[in-house]
Amino acid sequence: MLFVTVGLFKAATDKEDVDEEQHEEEYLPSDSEKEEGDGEATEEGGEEEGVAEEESQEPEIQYDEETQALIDEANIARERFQEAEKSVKDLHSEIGQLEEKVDRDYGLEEEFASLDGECYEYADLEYIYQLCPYNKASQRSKSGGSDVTLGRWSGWVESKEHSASGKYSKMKYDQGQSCWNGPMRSTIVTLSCGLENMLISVTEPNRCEYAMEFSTPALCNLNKITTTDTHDEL
Ligand code: MAN
Repeated sequence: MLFVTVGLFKAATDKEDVDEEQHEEEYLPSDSEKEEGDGEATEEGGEEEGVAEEESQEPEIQYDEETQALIDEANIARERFQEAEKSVKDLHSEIGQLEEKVDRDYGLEEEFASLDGECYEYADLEYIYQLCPYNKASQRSKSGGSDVTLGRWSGWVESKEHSASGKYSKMKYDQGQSCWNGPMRSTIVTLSCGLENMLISVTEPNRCEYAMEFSTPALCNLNKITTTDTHDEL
């Protein structure tokens, strides 16, 4: 039975081969068609077929010199336009980022501006925490896995204290990665005066609510300004 099936299959495929051959024969170009084709037909059916499928689908058309020159010019112009369009897009996004920066509150004397663009790390037994001021706070498990965003820059925490150091003592980062069955992660960063910019501690007082302590000389200056102001008032 199997032999019969194989035999039938072979007969059928042989027949297809024959049909194909016949088919090809039927469509052999006539002598006049051959002349018109300028030998392109042979090239198309050659070894390159299947290697560059796209090319074979769109055979290169030969234009007269003038038309080809215009096509080349148009292609160059199109490329230049696309480059210019990309530059405009890049510039727009740069302007957007700069405008956002200009609007950012960097303190009374822009003393926190130098923190923008920097990142600081702190490691405890389980995690490596990262604070990128004016950008985001994140956490990465020491045993691997991807970063978990603990919040994105939201602003300074409004304080009831009227002194400058009061206003610029706590940063808020919110809308972080959602906590399973809980809120979106958020972080409050408490700043203190210190000799260098440093993330000095990270805790999680409530699930998915983080507290960071960050020391910075920027706040020492601010304390000085406030103290001087107070002296003037006295
Ligand atoms: C992770 C960390 C923890 C957090 C839990 C909540 O393990 O982000 O800080 O408490 O998720 O499920």
